[in-house]
Amino acid sequence: SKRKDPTVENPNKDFCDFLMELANYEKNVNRQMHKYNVYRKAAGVLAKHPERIKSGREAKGLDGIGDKIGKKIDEFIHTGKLEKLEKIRADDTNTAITELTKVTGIGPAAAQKFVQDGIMSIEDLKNHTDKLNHHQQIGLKHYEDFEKRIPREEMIELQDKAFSEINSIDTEYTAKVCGSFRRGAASSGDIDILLTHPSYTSTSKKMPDLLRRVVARLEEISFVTDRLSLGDSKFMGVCKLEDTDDAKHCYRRIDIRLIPHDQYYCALLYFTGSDMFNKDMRGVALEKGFTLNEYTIRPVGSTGVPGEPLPVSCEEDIFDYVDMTFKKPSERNA
Ligand code: DCP
Ligand code: MG
Ligand code: MN
Repeated sequence: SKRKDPTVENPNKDFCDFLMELANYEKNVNRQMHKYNVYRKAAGVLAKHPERIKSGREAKGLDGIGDKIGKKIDEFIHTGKLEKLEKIRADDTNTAITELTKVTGIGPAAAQKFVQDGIMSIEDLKNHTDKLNHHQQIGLKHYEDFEKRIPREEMIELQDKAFSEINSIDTEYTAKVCGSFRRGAASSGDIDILLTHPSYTSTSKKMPDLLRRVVARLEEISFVTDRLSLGDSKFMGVCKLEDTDDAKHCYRRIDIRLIPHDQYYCALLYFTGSDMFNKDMRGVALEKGFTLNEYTIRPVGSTGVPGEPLPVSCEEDIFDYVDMTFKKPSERNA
């Protein structure tokens, strides 16, 4: 799917591309999430390697690259292609499923069902909108825009617009843009906003209005244009800057999550990502006897039962518990 920022030249880009194509095939067509993660991890490791890899054997010296991927790298070096990928690409069912899953709201299962009904492309979907749920219809409507990445400059404009509106409702809200933006990316796939309010904690009663008020206000000013889903604590939708004489803007995906005040830093860590960094850090946490998720970090006793959440008053605290050196958001891209 969409490539991340090529901030530095990647001498192994062609390897990364075929590994990501295999990764997405495993996820979308075979629903083999483990294989998806193995290929993605290998692509990530190669993307960070500063020199051109010259053989499968050399690649196998790197973390996360084993025999099978080493062999594929050799095949690619020697023949300029991969037999496995050529076969995958030659199968119309595979290419159709892969294309349909590019629409937000269409996962591997839905894509497979559409293909069984003979819907083989995004173009075909347009003749079957009755078969789409609301989320999928909006995804189809804005398909072209959602494929485009959001330049950092526009991310800042989106942030400023949203934050000034949020603070005009109630100055006690705190909002922060997380995701790839907080990691310093030159462009992002969507805008992820973490929202918190001192009156809402994990022990206070639910405050369904806190998020709904924000969404309603952002709709009033026509910043939010569509809802994909809205619960007490999670909003997924569409937003857009006002067009001006200088600029016509795209529709953009926006996620807003309302977080209990006392769980802010675990949520901040989680929503800053990257998702692979989170996976790795959760693994480290487990090795050190902690269970870490988007809400809390808890010790896991010998019985395997998690204890009470540990106190956390900054991101550094979480790194300290699991005995990792602190990584700035910009160092969390792997
Ligand atoms: N996240 C995660 N695991 C997932 C999905 C998300 O840990 N399966 C966390 C880490 C992500 C964050 O949520 O950084 C935001 O999710 P996004 O899908 O928006 O990913 P990014 O913001 O990192 O990238 P993009 O620029 O593509 O939006
Ligand atoms: Mg994002
Ligand atoms: Mn997101």
